Amino acid sequence: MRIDVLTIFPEYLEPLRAALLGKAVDKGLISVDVHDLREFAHDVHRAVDDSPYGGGPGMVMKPQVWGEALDAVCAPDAEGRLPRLVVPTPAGRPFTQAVARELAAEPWLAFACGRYEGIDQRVVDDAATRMVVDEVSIGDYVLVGGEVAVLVVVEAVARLLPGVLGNPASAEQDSFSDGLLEGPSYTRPELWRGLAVPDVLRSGNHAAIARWRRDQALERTFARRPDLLAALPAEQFDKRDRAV
Ligand code: 6GU
Repeated sequence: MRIDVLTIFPEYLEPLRAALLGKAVDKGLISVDVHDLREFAHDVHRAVDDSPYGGGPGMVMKPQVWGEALDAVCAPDAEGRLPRLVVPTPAGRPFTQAVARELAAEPWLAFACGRYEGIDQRVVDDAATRMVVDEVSIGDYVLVGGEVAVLVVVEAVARLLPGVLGNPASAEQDSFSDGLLEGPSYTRPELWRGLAVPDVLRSGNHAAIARWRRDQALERTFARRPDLLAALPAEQFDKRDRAV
């Protein structure tokens, strides 16, 4: 997968080259190019923002700068293809595991990091005439800019790509894969600070272990995220689930 990021703070994206993601880059599973938006600002001050029409606090990122930057970075590749453009914004549609799976199926993603009060809306509207554009939010809180959201989205997407995780089963079994939160996990020792590992996990009874894990996931989801339970279609439950 090819990944391009446009930002006025390229150094903010350095974690993309560390740890798990860095390994995926080294293995050639993903390529990451971070571009400095300011290189597309040509006035003497290299200004990337201006005051908002209609008044109000904050600054809006200028359409000319973004237009030029996207023309350069999102130019058709050798096969004439364009990237899917992801624009992180608190006003976007929620970024979920389902959206991560959608993005993981793309050969090329470009990210446009806005700062201040956002990017002139015409930038997104214009880009959308040529490519698929996703305005996404990573949660109901406000960040200073889209950079950290890009780290979140890229990490969630990259771990779904074949070869990125050591054990592909991890991606299949984690929280959200069945619409529920994952229950608790334990490793050695059997007894630690007076706390024991649940007996069933040491029973060797795989059916009982699967049932216990399912019950734990249901109870935890009920306690912490009742909205997720409510959204699950009835056929996702079996008869034994009803007892929880
Ligand atoms: Cl994607 N961007 C910004 N700037 N703030 C956010 C966000 C994104 N998601 C939640 N808050």
